[in-house]
Amino acid sequence: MTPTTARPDLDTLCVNTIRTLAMDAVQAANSGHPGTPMALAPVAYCLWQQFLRFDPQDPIWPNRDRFVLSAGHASMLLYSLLHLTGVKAVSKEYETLGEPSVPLDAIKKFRQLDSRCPGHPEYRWTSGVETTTGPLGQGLANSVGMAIAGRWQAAYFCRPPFEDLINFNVYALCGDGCMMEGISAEAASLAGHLKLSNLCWIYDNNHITIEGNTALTFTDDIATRFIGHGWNVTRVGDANDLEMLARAFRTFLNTRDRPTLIIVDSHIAYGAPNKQDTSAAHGEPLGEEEIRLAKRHYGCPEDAKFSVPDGVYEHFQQGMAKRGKELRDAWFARVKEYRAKYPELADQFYRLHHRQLPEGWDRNLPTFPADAKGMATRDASGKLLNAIAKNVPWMIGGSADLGPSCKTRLTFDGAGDFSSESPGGRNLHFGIREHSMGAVLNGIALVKARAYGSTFLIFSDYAKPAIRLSALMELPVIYVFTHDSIGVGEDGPTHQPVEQVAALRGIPGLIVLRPADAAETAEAWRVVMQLHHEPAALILTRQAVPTIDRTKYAPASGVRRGAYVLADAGEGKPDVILLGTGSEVVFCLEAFEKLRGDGIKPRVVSMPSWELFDDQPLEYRDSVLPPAVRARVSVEQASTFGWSKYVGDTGHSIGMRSFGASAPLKQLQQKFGFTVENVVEAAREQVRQARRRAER
Ligand SMILES: Cc1ncc(C[n+]2csc(CCOP(=O)(O)OP(=O)(O)O)c2C)c(N)n1
Ligand SMILES: [Mg+2]
Repeated sequence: MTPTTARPDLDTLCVNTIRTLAMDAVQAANSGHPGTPMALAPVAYCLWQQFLRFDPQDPIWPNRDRFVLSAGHASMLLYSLLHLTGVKAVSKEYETLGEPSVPLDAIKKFRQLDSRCPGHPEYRWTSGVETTTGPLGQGLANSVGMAIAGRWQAAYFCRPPFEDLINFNVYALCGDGCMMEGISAEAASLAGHLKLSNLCWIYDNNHITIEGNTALTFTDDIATRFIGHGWNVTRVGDANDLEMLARAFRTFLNTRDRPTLIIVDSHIAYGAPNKQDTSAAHGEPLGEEEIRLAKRHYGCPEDAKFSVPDGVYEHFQQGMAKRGKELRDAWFARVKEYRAKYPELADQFYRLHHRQLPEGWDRNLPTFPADAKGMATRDASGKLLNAIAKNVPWMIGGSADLGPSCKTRLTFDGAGDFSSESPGGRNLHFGIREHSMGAVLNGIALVKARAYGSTFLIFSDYAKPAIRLSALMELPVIYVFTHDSIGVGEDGPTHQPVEQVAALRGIPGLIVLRPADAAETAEAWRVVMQLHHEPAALILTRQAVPTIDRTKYAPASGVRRGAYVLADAGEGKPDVILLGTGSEVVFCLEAFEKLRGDGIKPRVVSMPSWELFDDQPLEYRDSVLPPAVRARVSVEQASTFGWSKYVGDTGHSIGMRSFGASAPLKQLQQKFGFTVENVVEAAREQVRQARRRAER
């Protein structure tokens, strides 16, 4: 390719257009972050125009390079690029539409309702945005997941003579904030360990954050830190030096054994005479006058707004777009040959990219006959996961060092361990890095593979920001959280989750499932595997729970409706409803038998998933929880927060109202009221109160 530096005028014009669009958009919105797009325009321009393998006509082409803007506040940088390169919109059905993803009008409506240019980049909303960013550091860890998924896909799908069929690179742009966040250290450590040479981070070393100069807070030697993480580190002393930037990107491309960090020294709000190098340029509009002065500095017309000078669109078309289209077309031609030689793998590749399951994905799932001793739901889950993963070759995942406890290790022949030497392995090892595990799973799901990760429920808090983003991005990531209650016993309150289930239920779009026994666990896995746009959290016990006798009680297939009547005493409406989840359902069943003997008509509702239940038609919900029956008791070894929604203001919730304690489980159950007697007593009291109400 002709080096674009041979045409300095157009290069500068393009760079300045990115800058002026950003300044104008932030000013029009009267909110946003102008300084960093202005500073990084040449960096992004150099990368996109000269290196990024991306076809604006087909922004979901599977082997495209990924560009992650981890510094999501600099969103106008990305929107300007998406606009100027003419990236096309893609529908939810993966069809490329003729219209632009980011028309100029969307930029003019930056940060306004329904604009394709929201405050921070949002995946699924703006085509060409590879991941949602804004919470600093997440994008960096996503990029590690993308690089892992790239490596894994290459190892699995690339067969001779198609060794380079999948070889995309992942670039992530970050600032001081991303570098300060702990998640970046976790992610960098993992990426270095895995020798992800398909990964390049670009660090905007501008010494500015919101509160002022980084001298206030951040004096790490970043180069040394990353060398310590096993990265290749290079430096560009001037963000405006396209020549040096290009050299740094070439260094990355030539580095085959490590990820690369490019440290770029930049000046926030470059060119704005009164705001450059100040934190004032980070998060507020420059002001009309300062914009005029900056435009004068760049040699742009001072009063033109949202101006795209002649030649700019064409230049991007001749550079990045032309290269991208050629690469993309050549790739699809190769895929055609690949399909002829490896039809089965090609079919799998197609399914993977469309989030489809293979035929027979639920073949040979274990079944669980009634058993009073039973098994822990984590154990059942481990068997199920193994059976399913065997049928779904692109299901990959692992644990934050708790695989043996969470039972998420794939043990069948050929599953293998993912490492730099064996990138086809399916067992990932995240190390004790829960936060980046979540974000890495998101990255894997973004590049498309079925990703799962596990840890103890208590440590879901360590991953929460990433779980939230799985939901926001509508990624079908599977979280396996075990050791789900005071059932943890002797480990004590540090390890006993109390408020975690409530917090997870509070995340919109996340499907939380707490199965009661092995059979419900099987149904839960069935549900989870068929989700396309929702992440799921499986909440599983450490301790054994009886496998319920389904000849006596209702089948576990009710799980898919979120809640179902497990046991009912005779005809007509029940006197009292016992709602339980997970390990507490058996308490409800035992209480049921006792109450029935007392001439009370109880009903037991197993309620593994609030979200699935809330999604059912009103008619079904009313059939399970008849509104007329207000005598209700919920039983869950977790915070009672939220249960009033189902037990109503007259019902009673048996749950946790404090932290737990360190003791054998039986003692804890006594102490915190998780006994059959307590459930029976609460139910009787509910019936008494209901009768009193009826008499009034
Ligand atoms: C996790 C998280 N914490 C805080 C913020 C709020 N925030 C947005 S940008 C920013 C400063 C970031 O500084 P830097 O990354 O150096 O960006 P620059 O100002 O240089 O563009 C902060 C604190 C955030 N977006 N995410
Ligand atoms: Mg900064």
